[in-house]
This record gives sequence, structure tokens and C-alpha cells, in this order.
Amino acid sequence: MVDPVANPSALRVSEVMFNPGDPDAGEIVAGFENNDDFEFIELVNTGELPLDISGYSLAGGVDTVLGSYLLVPGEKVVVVKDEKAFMKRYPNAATVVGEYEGNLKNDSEELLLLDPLGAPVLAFTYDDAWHESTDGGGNSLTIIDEYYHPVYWGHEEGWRPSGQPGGSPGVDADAYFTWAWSNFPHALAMDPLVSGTNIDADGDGSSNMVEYVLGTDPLSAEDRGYFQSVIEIDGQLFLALTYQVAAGDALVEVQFSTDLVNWMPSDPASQLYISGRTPEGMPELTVIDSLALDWTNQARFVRLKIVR
Ligand SMILES: [Ca+2]
Ligand SMILES: [Ca+2]
Ligand SMILES: [Ca+2]
Ligand SMILES: [Ca+2]
Repeated sequence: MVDPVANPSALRVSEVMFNPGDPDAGEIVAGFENNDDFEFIELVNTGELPLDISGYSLAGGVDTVLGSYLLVPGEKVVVVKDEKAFMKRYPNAATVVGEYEGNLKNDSEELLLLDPLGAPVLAFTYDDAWHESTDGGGNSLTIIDEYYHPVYWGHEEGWRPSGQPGGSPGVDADAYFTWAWSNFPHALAMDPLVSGTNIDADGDGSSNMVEYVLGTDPLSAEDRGYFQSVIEIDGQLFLALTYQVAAGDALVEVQFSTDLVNWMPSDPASQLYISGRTPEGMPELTVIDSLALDWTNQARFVRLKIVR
């Protein structure tokens, strides 16, 4: 059988839309009546060098040999069932590098990614029973981490449904939803009334988005992920705020105020800060106020603003 470990190719399947959502009225009028016409398979280069995908092929229920395309590290492209149908549903969403014969069965099927010499890079069998919303509900099957060991491709634990119907052809899956998937029971992760960004599921005063950015548990009120303190520098006292840095796709701004009305954002270029690590090894940042606490400046307040 296949030993994907022996194959050093960095090409991976990162998303499979095997049973797309039904066509809407506009798609039917345009001649695309079959939901399977909107199938796609997303490929990603997980290596550190550009990769020419010429001669790679997909096999199993589908069949195609890819032409020349230089895939840069991290880049995602798609191979589709029907390019015209795909473009109708996902205009300008993704680079299409090929069309395949056959189709992706809507229950379970083996999918093979072969290198130009015919050696398997991936060989796995997906299953519609893994995640219900991928079975015609419009969500794609999305690999949780494309840098996983290839063995994960054949297991339910390696995959999750896309956060949104339609999936994310040609682009990275939503990092927030990946976090929600691993921090909520799966049924709750699929429920935006529990796992949505603005919901405070555990009632600790931090929305789920704040918990995501600070790396705290959205179902426990125990760890807030930030705290304020007073730091002495050269005999003067300064207000400081320390927070955990978990998410790379959000901007965290620390703001200081004397009256809770006017807030002054900290300026990373001039502000004093200390970077460190929590006892668990998570990066954390301490931002120090630029005005000292003294008799003329008694009240100082600090808050966190998170933008994503
Ligand atoms: Ca299908
Ligand atoms: Ca994607
Ligand atoms: Ca919360
Ligand atoms: Ca919490």
C-alpha cells in the first residue's frame, strides 16, 4: 500500500467540496442545475520552495493530470469539476489550475494525489459521516492543519467543516473558526449563537473574539488573559497592562485615559513595553503608560482594543 511518509513532496489537499450546496435560481438559469458541478479540490504548497505542479495528478473517483503552474509556498489553488460553474459561484475567488473527469462521490471515496512519477503523495478516503454539514449542507471538508503528518488525511480528526457555507476556495480557512472548532464541543462550534465572535459564552466579560485573540478558554471564566499592574521606573510609578498574544491575525491596541472619555492609544514605536512569556509558554506583552502616576495625574485608566 501507500506510504505517504516516504514521499517528500510538499503538495497537499487542503479542502474538498465533495457535495456542494444546491444551485440557486441564478445558477440554474445559467445552466448549472447539478450541485456536483460546483465541486472543488484545493491544493496547497506546504514547502519552503516554489513547486511546479506540472505532471501531478488526482485519481480515485476523479481523474486529471495538472499542467505547469508554479505554486509559491503557502499558495492555494483549486482543481474543479466544471470551471464555468465554479466561476459562476465563486467569481474571482481562486486560481483554477485544472478540471477533472468524474466526480467526488457524495458518500465516501478514495482520493489520490500522485507526483509526476505516479508515486502517491496523499491517499485517503473521506467520509460524509465525519461532519454532517459537509454532506450537501454547503460546507466543505477543510483540513484542520495542512502541515499535519499525512496520516491525518485519512481520519475524521484531521478534518473539520468549513466555518461558512461554500468553504474557502483558494484562500486560507478562517483561523477564528479553527480556534472555535478546537475550543468548543463541535456541535456548539457550529452554532453562531454560542461560538460567534461577539458572544460571551462563559459570561466572563470577554467576547469569544477577545478570548481567541488572548488565547483564553471561551468556556471558562477563570483565566482572563490580561491584568493591570503598577510598575516602578526610576522612582516613578506607571500603570501597565499585560496581555497574552495568541492570534496573529488581530491588532491589539492598549489605550490609556485620565477621564474614561479621551483614550490615548499606545504607540508601539515610542511606548515602553516588555515582552515575555506566560508560565504556559504563551507570548505576552506588557505595555507601560507614558505618564507617571502622581499627585497632578492621579487617575489613570487602561483598556484593550482589539481589531480584526
Ligand atoms: Ca459530489
Ligand atoms: Ca481554503
Ligand atoms: Ca467569555
Ligand atoms: Ca473565558
